[in-house]
Amino acid sequence: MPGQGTSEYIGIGLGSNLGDGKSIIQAAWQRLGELGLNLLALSSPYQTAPVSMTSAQDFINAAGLATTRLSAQDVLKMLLEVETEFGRRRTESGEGYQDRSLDLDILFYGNTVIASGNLVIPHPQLAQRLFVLAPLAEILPDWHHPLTGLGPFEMQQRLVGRILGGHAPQQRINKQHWQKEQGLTHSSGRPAQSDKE
Ligand code: PH2
Ligand code: MG
Ligand code: MG
Repeated sequence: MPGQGTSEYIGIGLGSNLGDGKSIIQAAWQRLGELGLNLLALSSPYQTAPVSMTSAQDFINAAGLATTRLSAQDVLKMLLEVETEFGRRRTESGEGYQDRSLDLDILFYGNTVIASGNLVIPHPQLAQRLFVLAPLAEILPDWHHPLTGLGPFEMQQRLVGRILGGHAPQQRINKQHWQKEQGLTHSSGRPAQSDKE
């Protein structure tokens, strides 16, 4: 029953590579708040090359932090509903990962470890993905993986080491901004000088 559990910190991975990813992710995050998650932080958006899939479409990825009294299974249900609301259609036929308007993944649920059929927490691929570790490091640098004890920066460092050593595939990632900067009147990017002074 909702509202019965203790409040837990949850990490959510957000991704989109179909449509206007930034708008979709911002709207989806707001929607999760409307549906009852207590939203604490949303990272910057990151433009990332598709990992473990072949696609011409780059992703926008971000990570969010919230608290909730819902169970992990109920959070999962909510995430799947919001994915559908934002146009995600899961096809039966496809093998491997498909392009998607919205992907919402539970990255962690407090310090809970879950390995049931439809739900594995913490997210099993978390340590292999810069597009998860970089935004997570931004919003929750002190988080520690309940099984390995590693934080997001340490996991990131190790993953980059594996990539540079040729033991993991390249992962292009570029930090972006939610909105274009306002109020810049010079092409240099500096604000206009005042006449006075
Ligand atoms: N999600 C996947 C598979 N590959 N690549 C990027 N860059 N971003 C994603 O969110 C992503 C992916 C499966 O969920
Ligand atoms: Mg995913
Ligand atoms: Mg998913």
